[in-house]
Amino acid sequence: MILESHSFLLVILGFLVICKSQSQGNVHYYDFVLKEKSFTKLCSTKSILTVNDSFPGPIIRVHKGDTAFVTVHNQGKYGVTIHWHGVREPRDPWSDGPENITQCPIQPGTSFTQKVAFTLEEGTLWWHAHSSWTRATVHGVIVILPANGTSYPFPEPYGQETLIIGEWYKGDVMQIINSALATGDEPITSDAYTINGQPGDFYNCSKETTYRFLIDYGKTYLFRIINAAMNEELVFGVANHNLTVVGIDAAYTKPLNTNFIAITPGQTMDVLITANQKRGFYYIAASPFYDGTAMYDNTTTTAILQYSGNYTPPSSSIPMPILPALNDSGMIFNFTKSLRGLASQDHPAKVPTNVTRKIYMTVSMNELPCQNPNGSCLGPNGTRLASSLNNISFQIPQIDILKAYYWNISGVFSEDFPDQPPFFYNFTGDTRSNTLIPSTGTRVLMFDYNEVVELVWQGTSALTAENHGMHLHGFSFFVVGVGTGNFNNVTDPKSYNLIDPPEVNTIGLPKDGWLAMRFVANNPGVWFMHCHLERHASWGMHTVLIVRDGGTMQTSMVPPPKYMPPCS
Ligand SMILES: *[C@@H]1O[C@H](CO)[C@@H](O)[C@H](O)[C@H]1NC(C)=O
Ligand SMILES: *[C@@H]1O[C@H](CO)[C@@H](O)[C@H](O)[C@H]1NC(C)=O
Ligand SMILES: *[C@@H]1O[C@H](CO)[C@@H](O)[C@H](O)[C@H]1NC(C)=O
Ligand SMILES: *[C@@H]1O[C@H](CO)[C@@H](O)[C@H](O)[C@H]1NC(C)=O
Ligand SMILES: *[C@@H]1O[C@H](CO)[C@@H](O)[C@H](O)[C@H]1NC(C)=O
Ligand SMILES: *[C@@H]1O[C@H](CO)[C@@H](O)[C@H](O)[C@H]1NC(C)=O
Ligand SMILES: *[C@@H]1O[C@H](CO)[C@@H](O)[C@H](O)[C@H]1NC(C)=O
Ligand SMILES: *[C@@H]1O[C@H](CO)[C@@H](O)[C@H](O)[C@H]1NC(C)=O
Ligand SMILES: *[C@@H]1O[C@H](CO)[C@@H](O)[C@H](O)[C@H]1NC(C)=O
Ligand SMILES: *[C@@H]1O[C@H](CO)[C@@H](O)[C@H](O)[C@H]1NC(C)=O
Ligand SMILES: *[C@@H]1O[C@H](CO)[C@@H](O)[C@H](O)[C@H]1NC(C)=O
Ligand SMILES: *[C@@H]1O[C@H](CO)[C@@H](O)[C@H](O)[C@H]1NC(C)=O
Ligand SMILES: [Cu+2]
Repeated sequence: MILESHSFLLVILGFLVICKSQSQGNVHYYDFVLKEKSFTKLCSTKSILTVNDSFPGPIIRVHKGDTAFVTVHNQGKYGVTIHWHGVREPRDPWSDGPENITQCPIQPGTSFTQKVAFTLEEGTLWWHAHSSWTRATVHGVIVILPANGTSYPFPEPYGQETLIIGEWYKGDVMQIINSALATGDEPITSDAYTINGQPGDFYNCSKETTYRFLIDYGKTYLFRIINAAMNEELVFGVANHNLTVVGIDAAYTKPLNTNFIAITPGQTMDVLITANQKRGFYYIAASPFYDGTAMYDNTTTTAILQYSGNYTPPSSSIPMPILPALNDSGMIFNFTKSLRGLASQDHPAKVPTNVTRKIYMTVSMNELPCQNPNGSCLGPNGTRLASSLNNISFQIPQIDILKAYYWNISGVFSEDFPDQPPFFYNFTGDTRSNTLIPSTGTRVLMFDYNEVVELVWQGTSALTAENHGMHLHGFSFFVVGVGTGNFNNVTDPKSYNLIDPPEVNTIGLPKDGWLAMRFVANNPGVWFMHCHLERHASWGMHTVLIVRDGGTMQTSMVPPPKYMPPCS
């Protein structure tokens, strides 16, 4: 009898524990209606693909620990997928979204529900389409507030604002990339950058709609800044005001006082700004940082920081922030190097020290033979532009890799992406190496559950040297080292920061430089890794990481949802 009531109690206790763990976060439901909508910008009107008629799209606002179920209803013209950028999606690659990597496209007239589980992330992330170039107009902010009962590791800001920076093309983005891929040439550049959908005062026909943010003197605000541009790293600043970076990619950082930030496509940064200047109007501005050789959009987008109260509005000149020069690599490099993870008692940096797998990966611009029937392409010497990781230009399959892996469908990918580049040479000095022309294939990196990975990305100058915004799905990683030139695997690890490195999901790999990162492969599934500069991605600068299941249910992928979009 005593025994029985004991076990009864245990059952009750167990039930309570389950209830407790389930009630930790709230559940949110969102419907995203994908459809075309006309917008007039830069004096011309065009139809773009949007979510719910808005550009940028709706904001998802949750607390850490919450779960969102998002149902995407495709009422557009072509198949699209949606990705939750920076959300780890533990054990659940089925909801991650990259086209033909974890799912086939959601076809027009159909819908698909994704489960977005917010676990460790806190700060700012974003969602975007992950099919060809559709993300140019299909994207929005994700705000992850501290869990109920916890707060920011800095004084509660008086107000908050999201600033998502986009890139606007007068033409149709799908036509632009398809025509570039057909000719082998660089895609044409964009016509404007935008802040919250508005180009700002420096563009024609834009002054009336410039984005404005009203602030109260003496108060501190949290700006959540996202670089959603397609192809350019950006610098961002606010005239006469300092910025204090407090978070990147939904992880807190040590406060960094600066007058500009450098932000690569895909990155998010949380900055504090105090309204401590004379009441007035001040420009918020973003312009590209570019030190490659290709054509780029060198325009500047602006919004206005406007103090509240009674004062005479400025008649003409609004002050502009002083931003680094378009090609000031040193400044950008220094900014990236000065970022530190918070590494506090409440937000410890669990930097892996016991590395079990070392990967060295070259990141290159390349060329491939022309495939046009008339035999001539517009890339260098009549070739077509390409790009690669470890000299492999990745081919996107027609059946998603996750499906092929889960159901053992052979012939879709091979498990032999190498841990080393095929040739060692002076990667950052030799422009005409034997790696100018890469191999092609769908080769993936395989990991056992819990492998402790150190991955070094090595920029090369095979065709041209450029910066790259490297992004990994399914994980955040610690940036333990960054440097110029070739990585030296004996001396460079000695200067790693294993104490308070920033924890990110996207990072700018400097031109002709290297970057070392670490993570534990404890998220079973199929995870895309790619350059977030969209034209580089279109040319094959990606691969896939597959983390095998561990031995238990808790260390294995969850089964697929009842419905996954079919492959055609
Ligand atoms: C999008 O629009 C649909 C249909 O009008 C609506 O039901 C839904 O709530 C909207 N979603 C968001 C996130 O605003
Ligand atoms: C937050 O927690 C407090 C008590 O700790 C509770 O009263 C409140 O309902 C919670 N709010 C939400 C949104 O869960
Ligand atoms: C603005 O319009 C003028 C007159 O049409 C044109 O010359 C100029 O290039 C345009 N500027 C921009 C930034 O588009
Ligand atoms: C910006 O930061 C510098 C260095 O800490 C400081 O000297 C300066 O007063 C700050 N300016 C503003 C406008 O807060
Ligand atoms: C931007 O590029 C255009 C075209 O190459 C050039 O004419 C212009 O001077 C450049 N502007 C700036 C600010 O560099
Ligand atoms: C940046 O460009 C300017 C003008 O073209 C040039 O004078 C300067 O040397 C360049 N700086 C760097 C760091 O390349
Ligand atoms: C970058 O930092 C180094 C070392 O602190 C310094 O010597 C150099 O002048 C800085 N470069 C720029 C462009 O700020
Ligand atoms: C490091 O990893 C190896 C291999 O997994 C293991 O044998 C060893 O015990 C680990 N050491 C520490 C200090 O964790
Ligand atoms: C183009 O061809 C010329 C002549 O064969 C060669 O010298 C040059 O390296 C080639 N350039 C590229 C980028 O392939
Ligand atoms: C993905 O696969 C579908 C067929 O299932 C194909 O129509 C589509 O073009 C593929 N997408 C890419 C980016 O290759
Ligand atoms: C690699 O090439 C660069 C640029 O030519 C040169 O400065 C550097 O010394 C070379 N490194 C080695 C190890 O040869
Ligand atoms: C270290 O680099 C050298 C070339 O510099 C290479 O031959 C060697 O394989 C590398 N070792 C490891 C463990 O990556
Ligand atoms: Cu790139």
